[in-house]
Amino acid sequence: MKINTGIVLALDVTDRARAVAVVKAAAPFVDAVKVGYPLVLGAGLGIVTELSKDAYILCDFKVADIPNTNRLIAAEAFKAGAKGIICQAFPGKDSIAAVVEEAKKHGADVFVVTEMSHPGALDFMAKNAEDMARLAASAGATGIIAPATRPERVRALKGLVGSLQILSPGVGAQGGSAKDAILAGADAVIVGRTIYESQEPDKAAGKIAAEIREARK
Ligand code: 3DU
Repeated sequence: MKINTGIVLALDVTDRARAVAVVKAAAPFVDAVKVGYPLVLGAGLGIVTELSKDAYILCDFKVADIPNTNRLIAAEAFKAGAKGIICQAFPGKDSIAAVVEEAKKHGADVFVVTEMSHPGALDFMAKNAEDMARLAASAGATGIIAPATRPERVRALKGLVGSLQILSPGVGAQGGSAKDAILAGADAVIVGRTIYESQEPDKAAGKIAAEIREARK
């Protein structure tokens, strides 16, 4: 993924028209638009195709199945126009590798979830996050997803994945800060509600972009 502003917009709205309007407003400030189940279930997979005409679409399907099923899911996402996909690490290396193999056919990126940003991630995921990050690197992923709500964990995981890209969710609504995530080593932050729930999504995105520019100095 080409990183410029350092913002991935999490487009968790369920209505097509609203989705298009938010993307239009925030477009100058975002490197990619993350489309997950809320929007695809609300508006259909066609929204990926529609938005992919003007934006890099990262499908957040948190793919977590056996290799063959993972491959089938990834193929549909890429055929629809996605340029990247998010998968889970816990099903193991062969499951991640199946997604990576499919992505290569389409020149697309694969991001692997390590430790999630919500409190419940401490129940199971945090204990295995280092292993999951190593697995992502060895399976040939483009990058990992690591929590902006715990910047110290972003820093620790970065030390394990070297040049892999790190995308960090949890900024704003979940309490994390873009500045802290970037300073900890994230390449970009994933932001949803702070942008799409704002009356002025362009201003909200612009403010975060400015914060990231400042943190990078
Ligand atoms: O909290 P926000 O509204 O800024 O949305 C964050 C997005 O990132 C949302 O789509 C969620 O599903 C996703 N995400 C996490 O929040 C945490 C993770 O560890 C992985 C993905």
